[in-house]
Amino acid sequence: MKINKVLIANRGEIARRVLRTLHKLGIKSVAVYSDADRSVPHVLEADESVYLGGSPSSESYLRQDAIIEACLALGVDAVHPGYGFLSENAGFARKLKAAGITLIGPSPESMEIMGDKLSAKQAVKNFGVPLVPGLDEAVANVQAGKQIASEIGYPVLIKASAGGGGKGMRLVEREADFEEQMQTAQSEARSSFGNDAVFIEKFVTKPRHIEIQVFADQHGNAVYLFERECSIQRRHQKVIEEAPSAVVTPELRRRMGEAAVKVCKACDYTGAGTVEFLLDANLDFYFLEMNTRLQVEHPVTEEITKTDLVEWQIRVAQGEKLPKTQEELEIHGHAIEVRVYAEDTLNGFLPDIGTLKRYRVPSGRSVRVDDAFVEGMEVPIYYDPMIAKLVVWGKTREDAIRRCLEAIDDYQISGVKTTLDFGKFVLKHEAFISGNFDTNFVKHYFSDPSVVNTAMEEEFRALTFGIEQVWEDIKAFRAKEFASREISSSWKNKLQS
Ligand code: MV4
Repeated sequence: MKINKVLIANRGEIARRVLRTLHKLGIKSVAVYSDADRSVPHVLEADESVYLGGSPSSESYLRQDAIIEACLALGVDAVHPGYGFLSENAGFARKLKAAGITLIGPSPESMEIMGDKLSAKQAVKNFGVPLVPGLDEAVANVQAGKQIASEIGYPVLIKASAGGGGKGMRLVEREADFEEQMQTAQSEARSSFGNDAVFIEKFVTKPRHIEIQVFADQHGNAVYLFERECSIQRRHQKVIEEAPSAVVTPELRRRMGEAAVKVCKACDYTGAGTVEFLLDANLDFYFLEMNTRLQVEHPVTEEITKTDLVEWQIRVAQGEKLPKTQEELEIHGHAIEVRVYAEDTLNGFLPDIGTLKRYRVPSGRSVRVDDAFVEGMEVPIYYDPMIAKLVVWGKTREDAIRRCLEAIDDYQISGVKTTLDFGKFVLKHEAFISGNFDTNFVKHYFSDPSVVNTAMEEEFRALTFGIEQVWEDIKAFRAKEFASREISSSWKNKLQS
């Protein structure tokens, strides 16, 4: 079952990340690419490459049949899907299986169970995994929904079963708003997912987002590789992740880890997975959903556990046992990841595309940059605007924060606006430093007077620049007038004398 050749069905930094491990393990690599990605690092670094088509993902990275054809033509044993694109597509997983190609990921059945939030809840509830108070069935109609909501108690959240990552979610604060919100949630779900099933949960007001990295092999073993704290998000886009969490105690870590392993058992999971929990102000935790892929933020886990999770994925896909037992896993120090996006922080985080006129990454023993750019390259408009992940390790959390701030200062990017300064703002914020924050951090503090002031100062300067010009003109005009008056008065004086 040895894997000799892997096709990476992805692009950008994650394609390069997978390539690094393939090279290390001596496995042959095949890259795929679109028009926008001709001669980018992930293509140049692979042993072979296959052109898929036009720049839009639908014409390239999402073309299942073209990818499978390439695998068959080049004698590929296994496909690594990365994250996004086809990584959680059960249909693609089935097609690969039918073609005799290994997917480096879980079974199509596990993907299907976890892809639907209601079936995920139903699967885990008999395994003793704590769920948010609410229902694990689709709401039949408004009347039934109101009944359930009043039993749970307002505020409640209406969620789309086919949703995830915040899509199709509606907050209802009181019964009077229920009907309208349920109808909105259903029509959003219908148009986004072609499935209007919704369910109701008690709204957890100030939750932290804590996720557990899990791994399972084909021999019935499953372990947890501790937590990642991902509460610093903006509109469901993660900004900063860290491991371990500043508030998770060893005892809570063990309970959450064991619950996450139960989630693996509940869906007969294999490979790398992430179990998402909400952690409330009382440190009670509730299962939210499971992501059946390697996550963007996996490097912070690698840094604190001294593991290579892509290597683990390949070993498990080859049928090997997990490289480590639960007892052999331990946490070393602290790691922080700052996502660097080509976005304009002061302008609603709008994507800021353009050419990287200058691009120099920070270096140092505890600094890792996962990226796929070189100076002079353009940030394409077709894909996610993430430029890089800056990952920093430290002996302690304070140490990691300090080193991370230094690394941000050493990062040189010009040509596009980036979220690096925003990362700095978070890392210097008292609430972040103290660990006293939740998923409302960005919403709550990014309108903080100090930030607004920096943003406003810029605008004010732009404005006052114009005003100053006018003011200079007025002063010049008055000075002239004054002078002429003086002159005239001096003339008068002269005349008088
Ligand atoms: C919640 C919640 C509060 N109460 N569920 C957002 C994305 C999706 N994975 C679930 N989400 C939430 N579910 C209950 N019952 C608050 C959120 C939520 C959130 C969760 C994790 C990280 C950031 C978030 C931002 C807003 C809302």
